[in-house]
Amino acid sequence: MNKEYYLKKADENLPQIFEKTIVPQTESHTVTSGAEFVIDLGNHYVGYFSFKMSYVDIYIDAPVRLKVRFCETERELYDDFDAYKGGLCRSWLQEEIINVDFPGFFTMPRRYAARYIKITVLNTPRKTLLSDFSFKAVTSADTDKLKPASISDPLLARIDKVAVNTLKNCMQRVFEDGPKRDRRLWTGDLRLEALANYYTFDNLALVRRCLYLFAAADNKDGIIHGYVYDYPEFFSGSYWFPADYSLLYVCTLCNYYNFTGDGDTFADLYSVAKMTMDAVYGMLDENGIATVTAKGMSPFIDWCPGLNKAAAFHGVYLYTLDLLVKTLEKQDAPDIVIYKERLEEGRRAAHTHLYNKGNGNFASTYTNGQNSVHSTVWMLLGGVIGGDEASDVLHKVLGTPDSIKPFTPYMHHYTVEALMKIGLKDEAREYIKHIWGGMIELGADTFYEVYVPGDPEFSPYRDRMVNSMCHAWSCTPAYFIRKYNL
Ligand code: RAM
Repeated sequence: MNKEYYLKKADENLPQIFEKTIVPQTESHTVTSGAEFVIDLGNHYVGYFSFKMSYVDIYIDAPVRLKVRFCETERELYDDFDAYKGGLCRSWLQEEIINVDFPGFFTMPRRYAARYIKITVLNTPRKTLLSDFSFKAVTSADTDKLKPASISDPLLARIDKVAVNTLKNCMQRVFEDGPKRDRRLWTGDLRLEALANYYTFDNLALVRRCLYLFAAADNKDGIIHGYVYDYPEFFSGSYWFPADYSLLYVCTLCNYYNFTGDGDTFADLYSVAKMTMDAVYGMLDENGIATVTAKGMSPFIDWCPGLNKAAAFHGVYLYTLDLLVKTLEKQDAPDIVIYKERLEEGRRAAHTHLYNKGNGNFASTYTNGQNSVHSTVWMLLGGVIGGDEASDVLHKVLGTPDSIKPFTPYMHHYTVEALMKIGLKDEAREYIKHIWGGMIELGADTFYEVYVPGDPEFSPYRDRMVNSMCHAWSCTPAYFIRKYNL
C-alpha cells in the first residue's frame, strides 16, 4: 500500500459539511467612530460571520474600518491582545481589521470559533448602520443522528451536553484538535474524539478517513507523525513525532475495528500499526523498558510542567499491546503470540524496574524518583498491577499533595479510564464531576484544552489568551457517561 492509495481512501471518506445559520438576538447598531458592541451567538459555534452595512443619511464617501474580535468565552472580550507574550504565533488570536467599502452584505472569508463577537468601529466617515448579523455554523456532525442518552444526574447531563457540543464543533473535514487552534488532525486527539463519536454522532467514515490520512503521513523510523493537514493539500511534516501518539494510532485502529467489525480497513492499515509496534519494540532498553532516546520523538503524555514521562510512556506501550492482543484474538491472527509475549515481558520489566512496591508508587530511578498520577495511571492501564493493590496505589497518588497531577482533560481522561478499569465507577463519576463540572461552573459552552483546578491562568504556551477553549480531547465525558451509564 502506498501514499496515493491511502490518500484516495481518505478522499472517499470525505464527510458532508452541515450548515446552520445562527441569527443572534442582537439589534442593529447605528454607529460612529469609536463605537463598540458585542454580539452573543447564544452558544459556541464554528463558522462564518456576515452582516449588512448601510448608510444612514448620506452615502459614505470612505471605507468603514472595523475591528472584529471572535471570542470563545466571555473573558476574551476584555483581553489585551497587545500584551500577548505566548510562545505560539499571535496570529492565532481571532481578531481582524476589515474595511467595508460599499453598503450591502459583507461576509468575512475566514472560519472562526466563537460564542461572542466584538465589533469596534475604528473609522467611519459618518453615521453608519450595522445590521443583519448572522453566523453560518459548520460541522460534519449530523446533529439529527445524535444518539439519545438518558442521564438522570443533572450535572452529568449538563456535562454530556457540553461534551457533545465540543465534539460537534471539532468535527470538520477531519477530527480537528480545536477549531480556534491548531485546526488540524492530531493522533492523540483523534483517538479520544473517535471514542466519543461512537456513542454520539457515530460518523464512522470520518474515523476511517483520519486513519487513512495518518497512514499516508511521514514517519520517522516507524514512528508516525503527530499531526497532518488535509487541506488545501495533504501535508505532514515538522519536527515532532510523539512516540506515545504513534502508539495511540494503533489503539484508534483497534477501537475502530472493535466498534465496527470492519476487517477490510483493519487489514489495510495493519501494516502501519505493526510498523509502530516494531519501532517501539526496538526502543526497549537493557531492562526491557520502552525508552525514547531519538530526537524529535519525545512522548507527549500531558502539558504538565516538569513531568518525567519515562514510566508513563512504557505504560502507553503496554496498554497498546494489550488492546492489540485483544483485537487480534478476535481475528485469530498469528501475530498474537508475538505481541502476547512482548506484553508479558513488558509487564514483568515494569514490575521490576518501575514499581516501588515498598512505597506503593511508581517513583523509580527511571522517573528520577518523581511520583506522578501520570506514571501511575499508565502503569495501571498497562496492567502492571491490578485489583486492590492498584486501587490503593491510585488512591495514594491522587491524595498525595505533592505528587504531580494532570493538567489537561486529555490526561484527566486516562485517569478516569484507570479508575474505571479497576472498578471504581463511583469515583470515576465524581472525578468527572469535579474536573468537567469545574469547567461548567466557569460557564463553559465547550470544554477547554487545559484545565487545572484553581489555576485558570495556566497555559502550556505561556499565555492563556492563546489556549483553545473548545478542545477535542476534552469531549470524552460523553463517552464515559454513555458507555458506562454513569
Ligand atoms: C497541542 C494541541 C493538540 C495536542 C498537541 C500535543 O498543540 O493542543 O491538541 O495533541 O498539543
